[in-house]
Amino acid sequence: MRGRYWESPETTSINRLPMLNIEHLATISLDGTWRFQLLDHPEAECDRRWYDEQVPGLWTIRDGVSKYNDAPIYTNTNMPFGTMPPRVPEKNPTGVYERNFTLPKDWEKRRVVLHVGGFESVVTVSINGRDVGMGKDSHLASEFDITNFAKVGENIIRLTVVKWSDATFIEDQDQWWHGGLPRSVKIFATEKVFIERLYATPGLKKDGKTGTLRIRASINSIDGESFIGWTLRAHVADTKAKKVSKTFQSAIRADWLHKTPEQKAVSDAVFQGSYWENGAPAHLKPILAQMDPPHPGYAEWEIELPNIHPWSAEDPALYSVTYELVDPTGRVAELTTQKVGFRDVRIVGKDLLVNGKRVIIYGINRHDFNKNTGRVLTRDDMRRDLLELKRWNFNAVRTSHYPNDPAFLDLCDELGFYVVGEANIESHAFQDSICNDQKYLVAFVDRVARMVERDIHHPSVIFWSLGNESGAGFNHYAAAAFVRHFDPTRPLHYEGAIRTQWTKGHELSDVVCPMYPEIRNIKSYGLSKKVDRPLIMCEYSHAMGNSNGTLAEYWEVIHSTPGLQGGFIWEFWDHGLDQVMPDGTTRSAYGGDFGETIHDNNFCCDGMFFPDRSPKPALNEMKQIASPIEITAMANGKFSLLNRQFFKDLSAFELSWAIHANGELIDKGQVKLPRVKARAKNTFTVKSPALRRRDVLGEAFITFSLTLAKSTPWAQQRFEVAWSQHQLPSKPLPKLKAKGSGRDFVNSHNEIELPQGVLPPQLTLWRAPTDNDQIGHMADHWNEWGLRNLKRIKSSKKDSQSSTTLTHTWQTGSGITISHTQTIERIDNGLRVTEKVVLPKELNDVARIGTNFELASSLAFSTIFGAGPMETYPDRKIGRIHKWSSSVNENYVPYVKPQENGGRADVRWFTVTDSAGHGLYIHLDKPRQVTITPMRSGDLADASHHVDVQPSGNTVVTIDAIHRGVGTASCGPDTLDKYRIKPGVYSWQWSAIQI
Ligand code: IPT
Repeated sequence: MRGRYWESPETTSINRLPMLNIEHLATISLDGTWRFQLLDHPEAECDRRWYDEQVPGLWTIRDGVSKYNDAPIYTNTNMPFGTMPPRVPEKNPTGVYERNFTLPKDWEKRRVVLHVGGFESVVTVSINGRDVGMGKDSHLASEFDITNFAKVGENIIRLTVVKWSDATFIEDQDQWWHGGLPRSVKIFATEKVFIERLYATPGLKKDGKTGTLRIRASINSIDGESFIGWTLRAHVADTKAKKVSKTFQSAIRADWLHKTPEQKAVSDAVFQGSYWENGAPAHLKPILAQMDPPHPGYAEWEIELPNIHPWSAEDPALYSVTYELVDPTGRVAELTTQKVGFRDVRIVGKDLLVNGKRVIIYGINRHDFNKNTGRVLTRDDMRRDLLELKRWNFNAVRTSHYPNDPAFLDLCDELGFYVVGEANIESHAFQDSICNDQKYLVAFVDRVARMVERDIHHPSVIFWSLGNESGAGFNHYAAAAFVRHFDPTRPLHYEGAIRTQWTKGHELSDVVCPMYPEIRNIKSYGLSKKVDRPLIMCEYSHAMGNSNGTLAEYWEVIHSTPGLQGGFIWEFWDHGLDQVMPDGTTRSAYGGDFGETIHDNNFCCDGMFFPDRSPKPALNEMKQIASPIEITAMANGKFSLLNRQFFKDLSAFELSWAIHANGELIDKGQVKLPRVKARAKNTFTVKSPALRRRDVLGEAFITFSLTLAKSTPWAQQRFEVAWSQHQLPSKPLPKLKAKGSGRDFVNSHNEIELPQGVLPPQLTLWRAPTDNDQIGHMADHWNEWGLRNLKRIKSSKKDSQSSTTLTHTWQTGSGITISHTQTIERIDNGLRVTEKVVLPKELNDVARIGTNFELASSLAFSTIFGAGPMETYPDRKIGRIHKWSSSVNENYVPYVKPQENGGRADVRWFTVTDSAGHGLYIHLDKPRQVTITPMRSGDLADASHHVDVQPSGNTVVTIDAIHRGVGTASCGPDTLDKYRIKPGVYSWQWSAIQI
């Protein structure tokens, strides 16, 4: 390809066909092994050794390292190089992919098209040595007519993929930079008369049962082939039509064919050269012929289908539309099927309505990611992502920040997700200039328009997004104008429009979709009289490391404030790439790990799921927040039950209950679920004598479990969808009686000696900084103060008949002193320790105040009676209070970059034992944060990757009087004031008994 096309933003493509997203009958996949070489420049001679590469595939990825010396680079907002747009570095990795392919004999008289599913960031095509065309936009397919380039029999295709281009500046998303062909390549054949454009737009009438479908289609031909007499037929059927009776099938069957605007009668869509050919009134014809020259091959239908089942994320009913392109003899030349669902999306005042209901968006942002292949995904990968989201009660996905593989939206349609379909535009490093640079005008419109054209038939898409973090400029206005007129059925979403002011930017966004706002700000928005659009956060609750603090507080406000309708958590994945190290171990790599000099560290590891898709503990929180039910305790065993779903009753579920006291099961049963319509309430009664027994010892709870009555595509029958726990009246456990001074537990260094203790109880004010602590600068203060290395500079002992008191003075690394006492009493089989600390005013906002000690590693099992089952923290502790048992190793949460982890909130007591159950039982004066792990905080803080953490060799226990919330300060607000630790006096008590 001639010219510096890779630095020419106006040239978004050469010879590319219109966007068409349909399956073709005659298709040959070109996926598989290609010859490959990597050059240093797009115009360099192709004179290097050919290697074998897989397509789809990325040359930057190969068993964790690129063998071509062009490894992945991770940057967030920064460009990976310093040139100004549209110029890119001269050294510009360029992958040349080549292979042979065979055109079958029966394709001789047909039109042949090449489909390249994705390329990063520019592709040029040549066939048999002749240039065919060029395409940009890494995340949408480019198709080229190769009829006149390929011949029957053997051919050679070459795809040249240039890594850096003018397009790179508008693909500056927060993810790894790769090079290659991440999606499939194929060729297909059509007749010389073919479907060129096809846009089916589904809708739903106010009655909630009449589906509408607007179809716009264009037929075209090559080689001057006439398409007079050709017909396009479409047929709509319930996807389950095969299973249901014929009558039903015909009731919804709509063999509608061409309809003129005036005439609603059904007739064949015969393409006789003009849309008006059949229908325009005679007296208009001559005028129209002059004013509105025929648009050959174009047809538009607007049809209504009575008695359909509407589509929603809760109830994703799909219909198939089969299109047949029929030649004048009646032969079907092309046959293709699309799935559609009928639903209505609109914004009315402060409400986003889906089928007339003010649904709530429990959403997540998702990037295309795979820890081994980078961004090369199978349909199965995508399906597994979505099934996982279903299991955690998410109902929405923003395809941050580009169109995903078409299969992804098919799956969202099928499984039921609301989708923000986002265009591949992010000019983050130049966010306020490129949007007002005409050079990029065509690219902006092209990217948005082609996405809408590709995905318009998907019921799951409820918003079109103009892209991410690219300012707001006239290039956006042009793109928005196209969408508003081409698809008036969906609202627009664009954060850049409202970035500076939530009351502005109506031209570009029909929703206020801020990033990482403070809870109080969204609340005041909702309550303000000035606002006229719903607020749905496009990103919030940054899930980097041990994070997502205050999620519950966000949702308290969202659920109770008009105008607030949810948001999309940032993000699905930790983008840690598997990297095989020289010693054979595999680590999860992040920015800088491949030797990049410009990078953004582990900021790409900020998902609710680890790189292997295993869930992080914070997901528990979201699952419960998005629960389909809400149970409230009334009197005498009566409970009220709210169905929080918007469309369905509760017949898909079963509800059981169990009463536990001090973690022991006392009674259990099944609730006969009353009929509760969507958004309605009803009551039910639990009849159990245990509800009224006040003699049971230890705290008692009734816990409801909502499970699936039948298996679904995402979970088996009896899968737990939600739970609800309520405390019951009960008697506290008897207080352990003091039996005199605990002096026997104190050694000559004025330290407490615990049975099986390895390191004595010490004061701790520090935790291994979380990503939020680091990026939010809390950890900087802790470093300045020297909290990590508390030194005991003085201690004394005072003995009395009833107790022994140790008085310590601790000093931080920077010399701040802290006074601390430990009063020890003897109890049966153990000791009781009452501690007191005065936190001086200089130490405002420490990580924790607690007691840290180490036990023999043989005590390798723990049971807590507290909030679990997974890790919980003070501002992220929607757990069930139960007895949760695990091995000490299992308590460790392998955050990609090691940090504070494994804590449990609201612990009343816990045990640490060996495999025979012997060890310590520790009872706390009130519910407190407890951590039992094999790692010391220092071990965690010193390691850069999970695989590098060295366990201490002991069982490390920390009992916190108070522990700081985790917040989301790595990108967004810190935890709320109430979860911070202020100077003052703190006391706590714990009793350790040998068992
Ligand atoms: C913002 C981006 O939209 C997203 O891509 C990601 O970078 C996220 O937040 C943080 O991980 S960028 C931020 C500077 C607001």
